[in-house]
Amino acid sequence: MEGVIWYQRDFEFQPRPNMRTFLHIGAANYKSFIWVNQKRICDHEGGFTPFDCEVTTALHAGSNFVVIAVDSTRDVDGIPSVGIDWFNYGGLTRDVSLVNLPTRFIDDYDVHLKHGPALSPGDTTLTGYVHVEGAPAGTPVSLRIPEAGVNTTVSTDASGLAPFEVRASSLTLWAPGTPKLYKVSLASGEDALTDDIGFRDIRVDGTRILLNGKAIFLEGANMHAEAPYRTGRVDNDEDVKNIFGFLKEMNANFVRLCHYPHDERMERAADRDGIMIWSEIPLWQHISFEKPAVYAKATFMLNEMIRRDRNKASVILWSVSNETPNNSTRTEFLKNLAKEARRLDPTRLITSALIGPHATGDQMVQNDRLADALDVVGQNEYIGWYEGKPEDADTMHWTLPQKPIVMSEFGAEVKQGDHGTKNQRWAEEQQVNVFEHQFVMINKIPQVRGVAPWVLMDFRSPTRNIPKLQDGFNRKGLIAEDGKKKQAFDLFRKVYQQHSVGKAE
Ligand code: GCB
Repeated sequence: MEGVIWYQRDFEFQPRPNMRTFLHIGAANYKSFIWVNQKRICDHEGGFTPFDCEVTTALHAGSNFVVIAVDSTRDVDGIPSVGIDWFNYGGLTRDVSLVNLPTRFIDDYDVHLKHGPALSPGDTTLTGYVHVEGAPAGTPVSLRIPEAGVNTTVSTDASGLAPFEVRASSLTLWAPGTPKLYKVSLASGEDALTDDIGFRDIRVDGTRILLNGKAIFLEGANMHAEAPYRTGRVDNDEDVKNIFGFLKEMNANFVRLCHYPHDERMERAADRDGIMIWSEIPLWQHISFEKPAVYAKATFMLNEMIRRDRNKASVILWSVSNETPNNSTRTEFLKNLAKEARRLDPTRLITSALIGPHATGDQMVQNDRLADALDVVGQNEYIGWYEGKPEDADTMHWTLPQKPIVMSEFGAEVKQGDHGTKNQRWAEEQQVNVFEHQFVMINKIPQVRGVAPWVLMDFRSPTRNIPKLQDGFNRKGLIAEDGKKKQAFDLFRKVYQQHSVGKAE
């Protein structure tokens, strides 16, 4: 069922002088319409990013009520568009809260390790900005990071922006083995907040990915925001703990959060646990690339995603899209979007998951010009499942851009507990076989810097309806939706433990 869900809530409220109040919506899929005390307050489009509606003047002392209508009907000009391979969970899918703030308040900030043309070892310069909404020029803003010896005051310009650059006494840089987070305190006038932030440097050098100057290899998995054990959207600490339990057991250092921004708890947990993240806007396969209004939506979603997570050290990659058709209209659209992502955040790597080419004999030539606009190229391919036989991978010769490549999707489908021979489709043994041949192929591509099988866990998808085999789930998971592991999970656990696939250099 898709359509409009209506929500209504009565609440008591006591306004105080010099206070502004906002309704914060963690995520609402897909279009939201909000009224407070019968007054239309705001609309929002986009199912996976947070937004705030100011309700200060709509509220009064005593009893108030809010009405939210959320329409999950798919729209050909939406992002995503009408065709998706996941369950379209509608309505309010994340937390909603009423937030009281002083009239001048900190609404945005960015605190990161300075990202110069090169990382000079031992450089501890932190830079970024604090934005104080409603502040006149010259408003003081204090920035304190006690553990790093930072205690400074800067002031806002006429737009409320206070850029800063400051030297920390010393820093332990954030990395999977050392997920060090610092308490960062910001204050301006009546407003003050604290955040836990890690500092690290991520960049590419030729075909290598460097984290804090050291070449790394991403050993990860893809995942949808499908809650383990219960299905539904991941939206609480327990779900997140279960997922990170799987990732750690698998010895992963990386996760691609598909195909849209997930609950912020995921980034928080990744920051704490030292797991690197690929974060993506829901620009999946076919959308209306020819329409300027759709481009505007894409930039809006990109903005909201980056704004929420720009202080999360775990996020190393912003992805602008997944498996889009290779034609000039789309290439122009996505090249511009990649440029926009880089403008919004020049400290991270920009990527996209490409699909195609199909094999010609034993040759696969990736000629998608979108790659020119990316720092890291994601390559999806399903040799042994949608295309050819598992062993075709052994002799497949790839021509890929001279950039770091992440093999961002590969896999095969099976229901947990179904066994057979290694060449029998829909058997756990065949899923393992597909991966083993993929590893042979991947180890021959010199510029591969990461792998992420499709997919960590089976997830609901109404298009997957083969009785007994799928029953409404995409079953390419290494783990079933009830938490039971397939044989392939163990394969990845060992491969990542021994680092036997891929190399950092
Ligand atoms: C893909 C898509 C992913 C699908 C998957 C599949 O290439 O990126 O969203 O779910 O294949 O299972 O077909």
